[in-house]
Amino acid sequence: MRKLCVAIIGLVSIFVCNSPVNADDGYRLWLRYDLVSNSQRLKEYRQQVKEWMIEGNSSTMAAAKHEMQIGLHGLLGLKIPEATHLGGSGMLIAATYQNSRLLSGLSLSNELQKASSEGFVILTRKLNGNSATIITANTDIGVLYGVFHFLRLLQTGGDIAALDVVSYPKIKLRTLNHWDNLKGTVERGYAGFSIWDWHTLPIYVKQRYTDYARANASIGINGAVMNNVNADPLILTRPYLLKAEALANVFRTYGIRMYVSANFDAPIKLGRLKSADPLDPQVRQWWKDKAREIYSLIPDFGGFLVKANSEGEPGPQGYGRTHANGANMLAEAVKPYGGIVMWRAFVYSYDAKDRAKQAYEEFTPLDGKFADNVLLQVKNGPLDFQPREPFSPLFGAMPKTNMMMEFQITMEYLGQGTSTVYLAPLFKETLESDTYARGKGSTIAHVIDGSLDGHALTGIAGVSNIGADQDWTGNIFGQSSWYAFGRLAWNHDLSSREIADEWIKMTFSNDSDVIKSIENIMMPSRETVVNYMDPLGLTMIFGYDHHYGPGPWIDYSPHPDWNSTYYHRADSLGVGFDRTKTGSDAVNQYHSPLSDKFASLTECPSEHLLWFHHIPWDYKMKSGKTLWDEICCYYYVGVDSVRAMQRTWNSLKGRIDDERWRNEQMLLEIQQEDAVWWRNACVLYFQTLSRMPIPEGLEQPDNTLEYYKSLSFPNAPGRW
Ligand code: BDP
Repeated sequence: MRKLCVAIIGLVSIFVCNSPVNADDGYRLWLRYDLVSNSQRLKEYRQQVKEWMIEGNSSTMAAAKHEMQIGLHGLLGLKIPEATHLGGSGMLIAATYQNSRLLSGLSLSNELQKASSEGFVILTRKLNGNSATIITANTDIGVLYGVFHFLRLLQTGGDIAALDVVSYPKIKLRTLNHWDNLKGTVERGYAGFSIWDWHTLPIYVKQRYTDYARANASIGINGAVMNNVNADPLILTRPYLLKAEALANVFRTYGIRMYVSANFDAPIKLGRLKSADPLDPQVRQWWKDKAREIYSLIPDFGGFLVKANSEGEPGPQGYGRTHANGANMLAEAVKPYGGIVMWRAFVYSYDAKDRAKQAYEEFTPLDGKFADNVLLQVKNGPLDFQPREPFSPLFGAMPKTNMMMEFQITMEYLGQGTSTVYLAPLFKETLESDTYARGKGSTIAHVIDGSLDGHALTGIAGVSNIGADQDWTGNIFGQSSWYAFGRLAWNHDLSSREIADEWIKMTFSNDSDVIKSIENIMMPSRETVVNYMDPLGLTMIFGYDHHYGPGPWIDYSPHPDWNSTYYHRADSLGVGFDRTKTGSDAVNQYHSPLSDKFASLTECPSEHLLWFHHIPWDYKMKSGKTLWDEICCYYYVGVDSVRAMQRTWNSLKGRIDDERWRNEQMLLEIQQEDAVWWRNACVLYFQTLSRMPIPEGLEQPDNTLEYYKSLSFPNAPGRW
């Protein structure tokens, strides 16, 4: 009887561990390490990894050991023994090459030179005459990255029989920007409150901080800016620095450097100085003293991120100085400790004739004037994280400046937490854009990886979508964009599909039907939101402040460029912003031949048409349709695509765990309603100007424009 019970318990536990319908709250992210489902592969892996061993005692090596232990155990379903000395075949060894006894006989200088300080090498080699898998690097963090890579191979069903991998990051600073406020809210955060519990730090150090750092290390992210760019100076006070120190102590093991957003007027607000003028010696001294204090607590502190003279934030212009004066003052303060400054190029002056031109006009005259430890952090588009923008013309226009990219992973303008949008295609579209700055092939990827203009200090930032929700991002698919950001920051040559494929296998399943279905949802998802929100180059037609739903009618802000009507310029004749010579001439900020292409009505890519041109409603498009009919068509196609996503997801019932399946099903229902809302509100609004009918055969809006205008969202998440 006892035997029978044990057998039943055994069967039940196998079922519970392996069943795709097992509940899953998403907390484990892509690091699930469930048993390899392909039995052939499982057999091979068990042959190839019979014992493992990690040399080294640092906390990073201890993290690598822990990862290997839980990874192998989960994936191979056995407790793979940890060896103390070289055994027979099927040995897995991970070590920092320079500190390793076991690997010293191997000549790996070429590979290790390529790997440089953060990369790694994974090889199948003979050791003592037996075949072994070797993970090595020049540094402990390189080994940890290698361990994650190796486990990813197992998670995704890769062949590990004859490995020959050398991998290294193309970009040096790979950071997340947390727009988290010290009171626990997250500006434009849609996954609950901040994960940083400043109130209980530094004594209460939550496990979640380690889990956060580990997840980032698994995709190569090596920096975190802790607080909102609209920065509370309090972060620079002693009590908060002590809290930050406790977090930095957690991050260090995982190769993550801490940065903070600095308020430019901190010397006045905290130091009681009369001014924050960057050329004032007292002010400079205040920052130097502050830097000394910070580094005494956090010796590997990364530096500052600054939003200056933008949306009411203070900055050097308030003292008659330039952005370069401001950035260089901070750079001087952190320089002795190896720190850097990330100075944002997101600027506003409310009287700009064309806000899309402003950053370029303000910053290009400063090229060559920034200190060598300053990076200019530029949003991907010239405006503000819209579902689609042409790339910012600043990329390629400042060859003497370290330029870094700022993407927004949190989806402020793409349906926020309730929408399913895989952002890799948006990131890739920007990275692959050719600026033509030094002729053909001058892609943005090459601007920011430093290869175009020979910069060694390179960076990329993603505004984080992480919050205290159990699944971290509020929507399981939000995890895919966090994952994709890290993978592309490491290697911008990876394709969106490759990354999606990895993520699906690690997050859901290795079943080819499931992979295909989820890819069919993810890959077109960004284009889908563009279609039902702002097709053909329309932009910034969001509801005032909440940025959640449509508001193309918004025209009441005292700042002209906070109004939707400023951007779409629709009138009875047509729609679109003329940015050619007859208009704002923003086309001229791009290099030839792109400037000519954008300026030409016939050559301009359709996805940017209304960004650069004001076009009559009855203009004949390439498709033969009038512009009006084409706009309608996009809005309707967008809604249809969301419904197709729903059908595909519904077909997965029972193929993945019920908890995540149900959550996503409900979120897609919200997205479907939102898409209809966007479509109806926009089509009805633009129709008041075009005075043309919605093409025959299309579903007619079931609410009036007045109804859509009356909706308000005072408590929409993420506003403050
Ligand atoms: C805008 C956001 C605002 C941010 C700003 C920024 O609405 O909350 O503070 O970007 O990037 O899109 O500084």
